[in-house]
Amino acid sequence: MSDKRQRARVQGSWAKPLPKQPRPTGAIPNSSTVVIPSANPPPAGWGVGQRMFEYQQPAKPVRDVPTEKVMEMGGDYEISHGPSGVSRLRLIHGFLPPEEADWAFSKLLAELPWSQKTNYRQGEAYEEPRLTCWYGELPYTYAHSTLEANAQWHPLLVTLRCAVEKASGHHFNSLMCNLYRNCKDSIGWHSDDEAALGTRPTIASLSLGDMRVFSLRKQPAPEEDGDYTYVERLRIPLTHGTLLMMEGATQDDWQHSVAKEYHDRGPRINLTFRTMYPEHEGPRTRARLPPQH
Ligand SMILES: O=C(O)CCC(=O)C(=O)O
Repeated sequence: MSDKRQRARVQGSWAKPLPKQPRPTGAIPNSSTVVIPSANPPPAGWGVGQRMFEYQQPAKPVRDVPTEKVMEMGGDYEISHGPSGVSRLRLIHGFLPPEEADWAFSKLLAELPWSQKTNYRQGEAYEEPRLTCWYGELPYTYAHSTLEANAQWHPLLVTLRCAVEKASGHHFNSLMCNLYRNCKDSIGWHSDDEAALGTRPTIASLSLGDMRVFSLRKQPAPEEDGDYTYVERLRIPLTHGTLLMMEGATQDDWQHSVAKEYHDRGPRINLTFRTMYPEHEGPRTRARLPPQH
């Protein structure tokens, strides 16, 4: 939890209505600071004349942090309506039946060319906390490093791509494969909003292996100055064989992540099918925090 969120909670508890106190006789201070004398004087021998509690009105009104919503039921959801359009999710549990999902998971775990990518943040190299491999006619660059084009699709990935295309009605020419080896592997907050993915990209994400929580948080309004404290949040447990589609303005208006966990998790594979365009539309205009892949 960020300092700010923690602070908001502390403020919240201090800001509860105070118990009614007998009105003191004499002058009432003419300011927002109210001094309340203790009703019970301290026992003799404490050496203190009077204990005082000072209540100070918070400078800003205290805001509630919205409760995170959990999305467990399959279906189509409109998660927000904003100037960039409607953000939609479609959740399909059992997209792959358990036996097919088991078989696909073992085969991909054993046969894909998994490796650990090195990214850069402010010139400093760091290893991604997961393994990846990339398929597509075009290279994929994020976090200042590039996964080279790789047109040699594993035959099982071709089959899965066809199944996802049929179910979604979208065509995909690229695939990012992520392998979370255990509970310590993760992906930081980001949007799949690289210019090469075009405007309002549709992303299809197929999960295999152990369940991990996929979290979404809304982009804050410009006046929040990049502060995510009060934004809406969703969490979606992604189970073996589940397909999640992200559509419309989801990549403009929301970020997503898979956080580390603090209890055991087995390996999980996530396949995110995308469409990449060779000639992209140029840089986006909205200011963003640096990605934390
Ligand atoms: O593992 C997941 O469910 C998310 C993967 C992801 O966010 C990505 O590849 O951009």
